[in-house]
Amino acid sequence: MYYKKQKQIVPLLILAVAMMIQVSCTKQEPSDLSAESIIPKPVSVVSTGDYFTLRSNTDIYVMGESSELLDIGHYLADRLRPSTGYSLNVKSTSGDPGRGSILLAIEGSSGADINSEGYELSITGKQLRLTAATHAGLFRGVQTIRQLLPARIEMAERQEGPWKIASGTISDYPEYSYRGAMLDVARHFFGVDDVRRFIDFLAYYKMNRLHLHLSDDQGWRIEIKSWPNLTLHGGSTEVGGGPGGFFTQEQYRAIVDYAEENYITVVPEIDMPGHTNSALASYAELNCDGRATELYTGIEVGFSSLCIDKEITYKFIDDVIREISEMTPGPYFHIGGDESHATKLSDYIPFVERVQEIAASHGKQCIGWDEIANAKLKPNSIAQNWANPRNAVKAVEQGAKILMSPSSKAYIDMKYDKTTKYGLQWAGFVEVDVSYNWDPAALVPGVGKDDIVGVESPLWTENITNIDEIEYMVFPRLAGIAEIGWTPAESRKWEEYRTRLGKHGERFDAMDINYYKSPLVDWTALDE
Ligand code: IFG
Repeated sequence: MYYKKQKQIVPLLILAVAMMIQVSCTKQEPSDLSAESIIPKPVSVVSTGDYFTLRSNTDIYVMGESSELLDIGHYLADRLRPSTGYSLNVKSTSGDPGRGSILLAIEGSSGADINSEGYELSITGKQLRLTAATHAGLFRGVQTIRQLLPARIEMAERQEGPWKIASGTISDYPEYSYRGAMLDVARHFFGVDDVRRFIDFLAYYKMNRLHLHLSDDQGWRIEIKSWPNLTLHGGSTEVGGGPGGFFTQEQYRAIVDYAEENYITVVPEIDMPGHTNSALASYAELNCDGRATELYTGIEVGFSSLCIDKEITYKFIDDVIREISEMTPGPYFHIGGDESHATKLSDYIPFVERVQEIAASHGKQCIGWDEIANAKLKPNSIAQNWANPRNAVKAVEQGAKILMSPSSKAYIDMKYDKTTKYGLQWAGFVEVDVSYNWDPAALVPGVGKDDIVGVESPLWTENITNIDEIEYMVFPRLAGIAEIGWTPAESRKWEEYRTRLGKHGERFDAMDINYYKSPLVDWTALDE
């Protein structure tokens, strides 16, 4: 009997212990760092079951006096202040600032490659400590801190706390060095504020490259002082006949500076020899027949070409590349090279070879769409795979590197499905799973991981006309492309990712992002 009775007691004891654990757990939530929904997924996360609490007296300390380090401290404070209402003073320190502080410090091998973007985040009940060998690494780690706080941290107005972060250690670093997106400001023009918001999106997902498609048949978008008509005339319209527009050199510098503050490198593209009607309409002498073309507001491609045989063409290119390169600190100049159907291949090849030399004379490394692989590539040129895998193989055979932007996976101007109001569909529908479920190193036979610098998702804007439409096409697919660039393929599984992505719905809400609520994802909303 006793035994039986004892048997009855045992379940009660288990129930009582379980309830105590449950109570202590709910009191201690969040307590599982490894259950957080960080995107891109970090390399290693170890949870210690406690939590750090951001309080009104929390200050952000940086180790040492470096102004760059203080700037990163201010960046973090600026993003946490509006929703918490805390003062979050940013201070230099020479020692451990003690309990309740956030500490940013440059640590680790000083010989770290300047491109290294790794970081370590150590969270205890007493302190949140972020360290990295480079400032870029610290900046990437700051994005993880943002994602570890409740989604309402991203709200612009004051929110109720508590502001708790699960404790543990995160060690993290990217798989690829080039992780970016392209914004086509030529088909439709987008001003500096829209580009800054686009940069904010890239920064939040640890991307580090912004490719700006600055010229095309429909518009020239960057002021060139030695050829002023390019923008005065060539920048005066856009697809559909709208007013178009352009960046003055001062505005372009503002974009470059803002990107740099986000540890993002701007990649300027002047597409040539095709996609050049806006230049051909602006200067008669650039045309083989000496007659300027009409401005173009349609969406056909492949009908324009600079005049390969005229020397003035190369003076024009030299002036353009010189002026843009002087304003662009990054190492790259994108020379376009796609869809040059109006240029004979026998002309295209020497043209590309000569333009590479012009870019090199201005200290720039060339990127071009994959057709450039038909020419002799300079050793440090990069071919951007978008349509023809045979070109990627040709580039690799020449020893060039590949930037992966497969149109059927990474083109975020592609409709999600037949109901999508914006975008195109020539490369097929690209739902959220299609844009996530691919491995850059396994896509093109003959193009392996070591041949690939990274990934980039282009947003072409033939029928994208404002920031809301940009956001709808970019989100949620950008998050997945960022993860493909950051997280090893063997750690990526759609079924696991889609759950994490669903938790970012409330973050998109908090950032007031007009995102596509794909039916493939269970989205959490902010008010839940
Ligand atoms: N291909 C063209 C783009 C744009 C795109 C729209 C490349 C490299 C189709 N070239 O993609 O100019 O029209 O999806």
